[in-house]
Parts: sequence; C-alpha cells; structure tokens
Amino acid sequence: MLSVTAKPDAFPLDPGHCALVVIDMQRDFIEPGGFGAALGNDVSRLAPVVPRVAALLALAREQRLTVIHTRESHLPDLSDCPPLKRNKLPAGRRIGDDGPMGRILVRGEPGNRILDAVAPEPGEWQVDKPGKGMFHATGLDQRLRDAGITQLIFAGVTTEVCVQTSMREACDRGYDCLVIEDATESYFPEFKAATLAMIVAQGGIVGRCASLDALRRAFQQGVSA
Ligand code: C5J
Repeated sequence: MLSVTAKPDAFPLDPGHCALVVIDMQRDFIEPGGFGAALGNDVSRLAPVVPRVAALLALAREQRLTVIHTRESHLPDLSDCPPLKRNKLPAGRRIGDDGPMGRILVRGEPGNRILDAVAPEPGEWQVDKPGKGMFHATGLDQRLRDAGITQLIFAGVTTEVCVQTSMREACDRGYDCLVIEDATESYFPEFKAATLAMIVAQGGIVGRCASLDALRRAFQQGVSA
C-alpha cells in the first residue's frame, strides 16, 4: 500500500486495485464549436489542463494502473437523450444539431473524439456515457467489480459537473476516491475551487484531493504501510 499526501488526510493507494478515470477530455468541451461553446462557455479556459492530464496519464501508464476514459455522448437517434437536456438550448445549438465538428455531442462524430494529446491507448477502457455521471446507463460498476477495482483516481473536465457527479456516484457505490486537483478544470475557477472544497469537507465526504506531484511522490517513495 502506498500513501498519497492528500486533503483532508492521506489516501492509501493500492495500485493493483486502483484505476485512473479521465473524464470527458473530448473536443466537444475543449475546442471551439462544440457542446461547451454551445452552452456559452469560454472553452479556452480548459486548454491548460490538457498537458497536465497527459502527464497524469503517462504516470498511470508507467505504474500500470487500469486507465479509463469517458466521453459524454448520445446515440445518433438521441433515444438516450432526455428532451429536458436537449431542449435547454435554442435550435441550432442543441445536442444532435449540426456544428463545425459534426453533430453536437453525438457518439462517433468528430467533436466527440478525445483530444490526441490524451487519447486512449490500446487496452485502455473507453466508456460512452449519456449522463453527467459515469455509472448512469453504462454498466461500468459491474465491469469495475469484475476487474477487482476498489479505488478510483479522477481527472478531466469539468470539475463541478461530470467529474464531481461521477465521483459522487462512485462514493455511493463504495469506491475510495481521489481527485487530482491540477488535472481537472472548469470553465469557472470559482466552481472548481468550491467543488474541491466540498469534496474534502466534513472529513472527506465524497473523497480526497491531491496534487499530481503528491501522487508522483507516493509512487517514487514506494511501499510505506
Ligand atoms: C458538462 C461535463 N459540463 N463533461 N459536461 O456538461 O462536465
């Protein structure tokens, strides 16, 4: 067991039972013309997180952790997209409408692709999820249990939406959770700060929070307990 310096207390890391989950590092949220932009966000705010997620992925691969990539996406016929979600936006900017990167937030479209810098490698899990949380309508819980995964390290975008929702879902299912604070980002710095504060408050009510450096140090220091 390794020990990662974290808030509110150390995270006991068991590499053989731990997976890195990289949430929604897809063009839809990070490049102009996708779903993030359709929602009215300044997508350039997410660019700085890309090299940090790439560095985290490199570390996880070096340490042979299970790596999971998610994509928020809907089926081409939108049968998995609740009308409420689609109708939030005006026609022309809705999920399924044509945009500069193909149909917005639709599975298999160019905009739905994960950025090259953080793209999945062969053997890594890829999970298409119609919701904000990664357990809704994905079958992921059973797959994790079958693989003996009990701990999850989170990164990706956006901190307060899909990262936090997935982490809360995971916490309710009994997974020990850690979010890497410099490998997650939001369009809104204040929402990111509030989310990280909420996660670690009340004794770590949803999990723990650590820096990428702290995770790296834990692997360098090796067995500590
Ligand atoms: C959003 C996400 N923000 N991946 N999705 O709608 O956080």
